[in-house]
Amino acid sequence: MNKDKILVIGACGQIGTELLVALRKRNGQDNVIAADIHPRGNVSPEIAPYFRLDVLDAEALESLIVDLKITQIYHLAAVLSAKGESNPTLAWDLNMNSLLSVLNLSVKHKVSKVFWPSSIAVFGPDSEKINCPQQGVMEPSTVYGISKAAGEQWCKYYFEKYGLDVRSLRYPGLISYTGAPGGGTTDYAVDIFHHAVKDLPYTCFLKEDTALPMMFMPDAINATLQLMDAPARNIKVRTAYNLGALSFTPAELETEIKKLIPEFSVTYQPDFRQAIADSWPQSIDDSAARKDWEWRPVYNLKTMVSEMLENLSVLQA
Ligand code: AKB
Repeated sequence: MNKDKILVIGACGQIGTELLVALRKRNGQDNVIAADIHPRGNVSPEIAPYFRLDVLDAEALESLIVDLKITQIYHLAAVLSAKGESNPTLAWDLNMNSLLSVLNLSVKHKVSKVFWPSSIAVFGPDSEKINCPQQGVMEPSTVYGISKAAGEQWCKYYFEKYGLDVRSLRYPGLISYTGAPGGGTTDYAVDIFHHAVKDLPYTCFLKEDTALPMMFMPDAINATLQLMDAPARNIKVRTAYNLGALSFTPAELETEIKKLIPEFSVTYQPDFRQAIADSWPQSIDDSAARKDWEWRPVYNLKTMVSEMLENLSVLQA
């Protein structure tokens, strides 16, 4: 019998919302503990077992790990790229110190596996734009990217120095219909759907020809579970794996949505997020993930768009 007790930090966020459901399906509701900053009264009772946690409160985190006998941690709480630029100190503090605290406490209390998300934001203006390689120029231009690049090195350090089995993925922009994204540069690719199903016009904050790497959430959840299930000997990358699926521009997404909602209209008014998007690759070479743990995405642009519209329409009704 699987005796793992899993703690998901940032359980109410975009990834956490869906990862929690997937983990609970496999491990049982009570074996997957949700934690987030929101007061208990502000979250759905269905999310229980739920604990309010400020991840920067190391003492509170340690109590949870010890009291609940946690054996695995998924640490998803982070300030994303666009929000990070408006408060760099907060982004650095939250992204870095929470990771260090999770790593330290995991070593101290012999947590057997840790997952921490990295991002395509580790790449910068001098990285390769097309099929950006696993290892290459990594000089990020956002504080979020700097925190992810440094965090990857900390993960590798804890693996090499303490044998902590910490694993990570460089997520592209994630598209989902359940949890809302917050403060990212790729958020347009979620917001656009919410406008389309409500018959509202959409003003996009990126230029129409800005190609970025993207992924539908079910693929991201599968990748995460696949990575965490893989035998440790297969995990050859101890920083974070490149992960690819889709690459499209806002104009291509608009065209695909219009095939199903012809009256939908989009205008383009780029803001400060354009510079962030321009600094990132357009597509990702994920051959290491494909080779080491057999990663394969399922969704293409067409299937992702039709599932997004279908599910959001149902949720709206
Ligand atoms: C963001 O846009 O900041 C995130 C990311 C690519 O990590 N979605």
